[in-house]
Amino acid sequence: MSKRKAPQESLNEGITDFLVELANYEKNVNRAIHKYNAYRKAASTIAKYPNKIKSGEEAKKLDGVGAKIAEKIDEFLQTGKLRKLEKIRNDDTSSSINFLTRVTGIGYVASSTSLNVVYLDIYSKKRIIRNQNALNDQFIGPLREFEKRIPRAEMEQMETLILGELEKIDTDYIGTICGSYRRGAASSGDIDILLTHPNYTSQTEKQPKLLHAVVDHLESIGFVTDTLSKGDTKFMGVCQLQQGDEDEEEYLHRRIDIRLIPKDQYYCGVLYFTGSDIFNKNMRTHALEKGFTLNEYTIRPLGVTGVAGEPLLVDSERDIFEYIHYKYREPKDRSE
Ligand code: DCP
Ligand code: MG
Ligand code: MN
Repeated sequence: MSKRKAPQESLNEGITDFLVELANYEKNVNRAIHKYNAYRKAASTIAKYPNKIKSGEEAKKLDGVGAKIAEKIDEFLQTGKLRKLEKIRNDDTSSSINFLTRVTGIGYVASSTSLNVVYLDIYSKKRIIRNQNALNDQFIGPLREFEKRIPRAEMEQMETLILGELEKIDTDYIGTICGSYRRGAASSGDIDILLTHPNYTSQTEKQPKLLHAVVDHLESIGFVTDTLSKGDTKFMGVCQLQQGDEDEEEYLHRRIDIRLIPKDQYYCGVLYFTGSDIFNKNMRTHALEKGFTLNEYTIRPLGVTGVAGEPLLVDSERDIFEYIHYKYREPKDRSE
């Protein structure tokens, strides 16, 4: 949060705060994207409104504020709170899901084995209600592990293990642990693996098998313990190193993401997922100044009309720096 807030932004902060909270609830708990968008829109119009709102009636004149939101604004202005929100905050299911969303980046856990977590699927509310009793400490406890940072020494061990196993499946795999680890961080929040294979490019068909073979193998050796989501190109899950011997303390469960990327887009991906996000933003801005558009997939020249051309050939991170005349920076120097 910025401390130097524009004055008009804080004028109706109480209202915009509760609208954003309701928006997140609709998105994460109910998967109601339209309601989410409606609350977001109202919050954003109200944030720009230069006067302190005194009634729902006044707010209703603004774009995106309808009768129902106006009613909530009245309730909030008169009582200082919102019954609906109080109820949501007190509800175990929604607070658990909000918590889950925060730690996993997604709003539900599709299946679980070793975490002793019940099958929880927020697409079907029935199931949640049936399993409400399970949404307690036993459920949340193991997930708390994800809030703990991963020491670099453990990241190194996991890198060795993962790259070694890749080699066993198919020596042609190329894998890179990106994220803060690649930037040399002393600890990391999660493990971000980028995977490619020379047989897979943006010109060939999708090859989900290349990803699934790796996930299945890592599961078979007991390293991947849970799946949060598994698609054709992206796996999100949980992993855990096995303790060396009985006397050693058990390793914690860690969040792991594996992305399968076409070979021709691999280095744009590696660059992007190495970050930092600030560095990425600065590099993209520089690229634009030089007449290129850069994203996690490709770098493309911009024509005079601003239309992006065909992706340029990229065979290393350095290639990307060179195209835009940006001095090469080692991952450890990419904090901004
Ligand atoms: N990234 C980005 N913009 C975002 C999110 C991510 O550019 N909004 C890129 C840069 C990040 C990388 O993806 O470095 C990986 O995302 P993480 O959230 O895992 O961030 P880090 O690995 O850098 O940090 P942490 O150690 O907390 O995982
Ligand atoms: Mg990371
Ligand atoms: Mn990540």
